[in-house]
Amino acid sequence: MMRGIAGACALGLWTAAAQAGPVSIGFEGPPEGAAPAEMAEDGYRIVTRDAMISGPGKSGDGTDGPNEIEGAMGGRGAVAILRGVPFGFVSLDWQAEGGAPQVVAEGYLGPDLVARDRFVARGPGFVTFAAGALAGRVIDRLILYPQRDRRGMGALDRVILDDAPGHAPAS
Ligand SMILES: [Ca+2]
Repeated sequence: MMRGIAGACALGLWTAAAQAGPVSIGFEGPPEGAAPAEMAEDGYRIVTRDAMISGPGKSGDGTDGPNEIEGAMGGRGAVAILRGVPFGFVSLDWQAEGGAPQVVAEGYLGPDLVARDRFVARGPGFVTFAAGALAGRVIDRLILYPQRDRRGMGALDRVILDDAPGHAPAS
């Protein structure tokens, strides 16, 4: 019985990991406050460092559900999104809550940096920034560095990812 349950769980995880097609990462689920060190959404792993979930009780006005993710104030916030099957970065939504903050997006394939994009928000209200240097590139890890310090405070939501050509997960 235990073996059967474990097998079903493993199958469930595999099904999640094999989800195909474009997805929108919305950072919904965890409560407001310090972001979990690791979470999962739409078949992707999300690993965070010095990141905060902000809900509608605070500044949360996200574009994929009300929650958004931010760097911890004055920290070196990072949000890594990973999948075993390579994928592509399409766009992200980023807004300024103070100053003109930047979010840096680095795409890696294995140990190699494939390309880096940098987006600057200049006012309140989320703006969708489409991938630039990373457009059409094949990656298996996207690392986002959302600025939040006294020079600029930003919030991030609705990270759109898609399967990389020739790398669609088996269904
Ligand atoms: Ca959200």
